[in-house]
Amino acid sequence: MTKKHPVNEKSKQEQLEQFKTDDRNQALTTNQGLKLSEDEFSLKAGERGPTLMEDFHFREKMTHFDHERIPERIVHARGFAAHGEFELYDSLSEYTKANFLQNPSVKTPVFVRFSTVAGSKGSAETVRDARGFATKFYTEEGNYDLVGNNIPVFFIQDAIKFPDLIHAVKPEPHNEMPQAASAHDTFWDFVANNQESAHMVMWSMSDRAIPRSLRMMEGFGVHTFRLVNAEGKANFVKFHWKPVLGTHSLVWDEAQTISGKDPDFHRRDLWESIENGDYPEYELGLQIIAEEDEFKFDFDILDPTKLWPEEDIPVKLVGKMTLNRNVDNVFAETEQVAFHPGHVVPGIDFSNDPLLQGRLFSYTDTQLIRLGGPNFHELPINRPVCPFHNNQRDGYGRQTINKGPVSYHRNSLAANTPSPVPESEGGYSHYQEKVEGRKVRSRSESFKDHFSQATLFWNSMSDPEKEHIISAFSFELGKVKSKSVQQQVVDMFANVSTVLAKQVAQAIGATPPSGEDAPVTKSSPALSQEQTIKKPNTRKVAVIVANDFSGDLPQVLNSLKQQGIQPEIVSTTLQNVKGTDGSELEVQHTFLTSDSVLFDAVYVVGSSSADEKFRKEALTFAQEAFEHFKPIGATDEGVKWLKAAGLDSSPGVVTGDSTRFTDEFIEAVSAHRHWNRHVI
Ligand code: HDE
Repeated sequence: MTKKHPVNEKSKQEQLEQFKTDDRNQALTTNQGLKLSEDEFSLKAGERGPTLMEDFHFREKMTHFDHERIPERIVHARGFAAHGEFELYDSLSEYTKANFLQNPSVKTPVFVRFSTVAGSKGSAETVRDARGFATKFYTEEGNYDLVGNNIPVFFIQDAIKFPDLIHAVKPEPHNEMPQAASAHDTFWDFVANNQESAHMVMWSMSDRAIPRSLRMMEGFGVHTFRLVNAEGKANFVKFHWKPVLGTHSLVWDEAQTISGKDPDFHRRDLWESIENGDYPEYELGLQIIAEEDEFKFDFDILDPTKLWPEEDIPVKLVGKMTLNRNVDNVFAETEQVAFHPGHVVPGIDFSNDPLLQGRLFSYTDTQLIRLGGPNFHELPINRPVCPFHNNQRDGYGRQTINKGPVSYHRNSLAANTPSPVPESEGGYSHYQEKVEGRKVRSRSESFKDHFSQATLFWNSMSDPEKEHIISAFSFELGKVKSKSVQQQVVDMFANVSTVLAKQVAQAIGATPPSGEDAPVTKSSPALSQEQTIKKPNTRKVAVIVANDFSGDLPQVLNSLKQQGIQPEIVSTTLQNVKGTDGSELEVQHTFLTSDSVLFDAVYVVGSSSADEKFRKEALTFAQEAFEHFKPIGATDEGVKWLKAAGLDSSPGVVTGDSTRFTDEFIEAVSAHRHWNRHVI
């Protein structure tokens, strides 16, 4: 008898509810339910005597505490997550039979964990690094995990090199420095001696590696996967997430300052946006290549160091993901979630990308040590929303109470159940790709071009983006002690651009390459952030205000809010500030608790009664924002202050009366940064 899996009616949220507990207003008990009369003093032989072995309450409490930590992820340890839902625009039945990609009226619950790669669990969030972008879709056919990054290519072509790459980028083992940074000898030694890394290194040295917000970065599945439809027809696919707010970055100096001022910058931004109802949104995009076109390109589509230029293979937007609920408990959800590229559903299949093939082993293996055994799928956050049944049994932390004597297949005592489901009834069946070949340890010839797409990336950058890349290389290599490694890297990147290599060589005292770059034959505008979506929504503006501000201010602030901008008042103390017309504004930050780097823009209002100290503090904010190319606004006394400091009449600096000011300032904020400003 064949049984179809019944779909569980419970939503993921309802499913999680049954595991939640609210300890408020409850009696304090041991884990065995024994009510406790005291919780501050251990059991002693006499008030000043030794603690007794008999104190089961002390031992239970302390033992649990001693075991509170689990090993952090070997990579992507620093992460933050949120719940949400995915909605499809139109049925994708032409390409895939995946149930959650058929019906636009179905909302699929998702859980997304963002992360940095190299740093430890407590490291700062605005470091230069790739960002993980892992999505778990709780579909009615089981969990589907799209475990991607915010960079579309990877450093290496074969999974067997992953331990080497990670050993090289992690803190050096003899002194465990530097934390969460690639600016050190072993990373760059790896790069120079593994030249397949060239393309991803270009991305890592670009603004992509210092995103302004997790809400403002793209996501990529990186590998080539397969979509398979109900007729069994397959197409190759690459997955993209496109942020609705556009792709925006910090500048390096700012990113480093934020690391100290607010190491939680990205999680705070995500958390607050969701709490405020400004739900982060990303559109799902697909690039599709027909199986018969596999060899039509000047790169191998199985090579994970190559992207598919969007101008050649357009990204079709097929649905939208909205993150609308923060977690209740970071450990239970964010820390215990277990992603795996091998968690697929019927209609989604793999390619032979050797990096992907290796990942299909690694993720379950790592959960066994990290989550302490083979039952991590039973943790509330990892449970599918559909039922699951098989003959697996026992193991650490088993929660399921399987009934009956039968735990084997094939059997007659339980009518041969649980039983496999035929493909026609939803059973997963692997795509029957024809495979032939000799057993070899080697790299395909078609994987050997390491520089064409690295050059394509460079050629597609705007001038400010190129400057940032040159500075990033100069910073990173400037921290490398080995002259030999520095020189090897300069020589390697001369294969990408001699302009780049010469400037970096100049900055770090290496020998510059000779020769000139070949004329540019191809660029891909989609790779530059210059053309991205520019909106004022959710941009944070520091509004610097003192007592006796002019009466127009509340109206200006309302106009900004109507455009989705978030003005926050900064002043000397947290006392309300009062306007000349008697109006009052609540102060959110002081000069002591905040800094311009924590905002997208600065608006200096001041007032005529503000003292010299206030004026100086306001100008420090404005000056720093100016150097980070941020929009600056000024009205009232603020205009005089900016003029006196020479900060006016530069691109992105808006000063004036309130009617004209509001529109111009909103426009300046939407632009994100003003690169054509002369900063010394
Ligand atoms: Fe991962 N990766 N990875 N990776 N990866 C892990 O799994 C691994 C790679 C990615 O928020 C680990 O559960 C190998 C590419 C993300 O929980 C581990 C290789 C991409 C996350 C692992 C890669 C990723 C991980 C560590 C080379 C982008 C965080 C903890 C073959 C497409 C998921 C864990 C989360 C995590 C192995 C390369 C993305 C050790 C062997 C390429 C987003 O299993």
